[in-house]
Amino acid sequence: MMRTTRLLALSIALVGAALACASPALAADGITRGTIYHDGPDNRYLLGGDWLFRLDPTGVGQAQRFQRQTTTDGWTKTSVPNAWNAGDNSVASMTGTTGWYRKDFHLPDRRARMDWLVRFESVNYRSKVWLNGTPIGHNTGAYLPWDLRLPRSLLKRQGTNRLVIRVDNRRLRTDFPPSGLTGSGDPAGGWWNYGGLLREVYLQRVDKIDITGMLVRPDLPCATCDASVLARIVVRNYGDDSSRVRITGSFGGKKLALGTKAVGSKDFATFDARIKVRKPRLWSPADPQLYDAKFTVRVGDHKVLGYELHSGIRSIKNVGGHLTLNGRPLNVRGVGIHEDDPVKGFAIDSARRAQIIAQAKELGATVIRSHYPLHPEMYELADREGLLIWSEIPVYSVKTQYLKRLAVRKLAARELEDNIRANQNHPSIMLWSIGNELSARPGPVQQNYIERAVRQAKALDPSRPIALAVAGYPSAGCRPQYALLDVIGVNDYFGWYPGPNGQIADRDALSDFLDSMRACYPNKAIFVSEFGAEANRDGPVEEKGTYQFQQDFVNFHLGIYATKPWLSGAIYWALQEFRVRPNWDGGNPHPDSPIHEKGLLRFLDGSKKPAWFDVQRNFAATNQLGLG
Ligand code: GCB
Repeated sequence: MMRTTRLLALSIALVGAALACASPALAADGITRGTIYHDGPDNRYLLGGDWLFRLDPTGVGQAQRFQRQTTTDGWTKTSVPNAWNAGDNSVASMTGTTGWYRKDFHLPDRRARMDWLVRFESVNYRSKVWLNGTPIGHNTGAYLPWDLRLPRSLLKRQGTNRLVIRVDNRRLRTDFPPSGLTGSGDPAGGWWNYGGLLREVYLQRVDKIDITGMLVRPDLPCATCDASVLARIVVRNYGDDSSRVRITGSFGGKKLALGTKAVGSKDFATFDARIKVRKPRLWSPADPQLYDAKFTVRVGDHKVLGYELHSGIRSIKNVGGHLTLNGRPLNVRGVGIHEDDPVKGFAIDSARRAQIIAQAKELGATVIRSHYPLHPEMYELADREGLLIWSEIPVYSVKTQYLKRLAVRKLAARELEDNIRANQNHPSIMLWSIGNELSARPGPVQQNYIERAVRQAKALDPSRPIALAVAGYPSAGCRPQYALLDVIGVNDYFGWYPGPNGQIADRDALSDFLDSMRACYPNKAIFVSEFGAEANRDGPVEEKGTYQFQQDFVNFHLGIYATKPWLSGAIYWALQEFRVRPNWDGGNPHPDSPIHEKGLLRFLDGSKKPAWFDVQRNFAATNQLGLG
C-alpha cells in the first residue's frame, strides 16, 4: 500500500515536472534548466531564446519607456551571447557606444518561496539592469561572472517579467583594458572592443539557501604523498527566519562530513571539511585525472541545492627558481589565445571553444595563456584535456598615472579576487597573473600594486604561484619591485619590434638578455610569456611579414630557449589570428588591419601557416613535463 502511494505520488510529480518543462510560456521564453558547462550548482536556468537589442547611445533615461513599450518597435531580434559590433571594423566600433538588451520572460518555477537571481557570465563593459522598469543594480568590467537579486517586490510570479540591460562599452583610460590613442591617433588596445552580453545569462533559483562560495583545494605535500583535500562552502540564507542547514558531500566517492549549522536570516555561514586521499591519482597534462566532488544542501530533510565539480590533485610550486608540477621541473610550451571568431566576435559558442582547445592540443601545447579570465567551459575543457593555464586579469598596459588611482586599484583587486573565487577549483590553472606589460621600468606605484596583489592572491589561494608578464627590454635592468612575485613572464619580441632606442631590434641579443634576466631573478621561475612575428604572405626570409620570416623567427627563438635549462616554459603569441584594432600593423610592413597576424592559424578559415609545422615539430621534441 505504502509503495503504491509513493509510486502514485512519484508519477504525479513526474507528470507535473513534464508539464512544467513543456509549458508553452517557458518554451517561448527559451528558458532551459542547467548551464552549458558542467561544474556548478544545479539551480540555474539558461536565459536563451529570443532577446531584443537596440543600439542607442542617447538612451539614458529611456529604460522606463522601454518598460512600458507593448511592441517591439525599435528593437531587433537577437540571441545571447551577443557581440553587437562583430564584423564592424570601424574606428567608431572600436571606440564603443551604448546598446540595450531586453528579455521578456516567465519564471520557470512560480512557487512563492523561491528567490531569484540573474547571473551574467561576462558583459563588456559597464552595465545597468532594470527589472520591470526599476533599476536593480550595475556592474563594471568584463570576463568575470556577477549576479543581482531580483527583488521580490518587483518580480511577477505569474505574468511576464521584463529585464532591460544597458551596456556601455565606451572605453576609459582607467578601464581594463584601458583606452588610449596610438601614434596615428587611432584607438589603442590589444584586442577588439566587442560590446554586449558576451557570455550567457542565467536565472538562478534560490530555495532559501544559496551557495555563494565553493572551494575544493587538494594539497599534495610531495608527489608520492597522500593528499589532503579541503572543502569550504559558504552559504547564504535568503529566508526570513533562521534555518538548520546540513551539507553532505563526497570527493572521488569518499564521504565528506560538512555538518549542520543554524544559519540566521540573511546571514552567511561557512562549512569546512578535510579528508585524506591515499595514493591519489595525480592530475597532469600527460594524464589529466579528475575527481568528482558532489555536495547536497538540505534544510531539515528537504534538499534545496546540489553542486558538482571536477577537481584534480596536483602540486605546482616554484622550487629554487623553477616551476614544478608534482615535483618535476616544467619546461612547458604553449600558445596565447583569444576567444575570437570572425562572425561572432567574443560571443563564441561551445563548438568554437572545443575547437580552440583541440587546436592547442594538436600543436602539442601543454599550456595556454590569455589576457583575461576565460569562459568557464574553457577551464573545464582544459581540466579534461590536460592543458595548464596561465590565468591573467586584464590589467593590461595600464599607465602608471592611472594605476596610481585608488579606484583603478580597487577594481584590479576586485578582478583578482573574483577570478580566484570563480576559477580556483580548476586543476588546469597553474598560476594567477596580475597583469601584462605595465611600465617596464616600475617605480613605487607599480611596486605597491604588485605587493598588494601578491599578498591578496596568496591570502585567497596559497596553493598557486603569482606572476606578472613584462616587456622584455634590456634597459629595464634588475627590478627590486618584482621581489614578491614567484614567476616572471618575459614578452620576447627580439628581432621583431625595434623597442625603445632599437634595443631589441637585433635577435642576436636575445640569448644574453635571457641570461641577464636569470641573473637578476635566480629564485623566480621564468617563462617566455610571448614571442611572435606577423605573417600573411610568401616572400623572402629576410622580409618581415612573410611566412618564411615567421618560420625562421620561431625556429630561432625556440632554438635559443632550448639552450636555457632554467626556463620553466615558453608561450607562442598567438595560436590564431584575431581582430585587434583599426590601423594595426604589428610590425608588419604589409599588414591586413585590423587583424593581428602573428597567429599560426589564419583568422577566417583557421588554416595553418607554414610556421605551425615548425612549432609543432619543436613542441613534440621538447621534454615539457620533465618526465622520463
Ligand atoms: C604584446 C601584448 C600582446 C600583443 C603583442 C603584439 O606584448 O601583450 O597583447 O598582441 O604584444 O603583437 O604586439
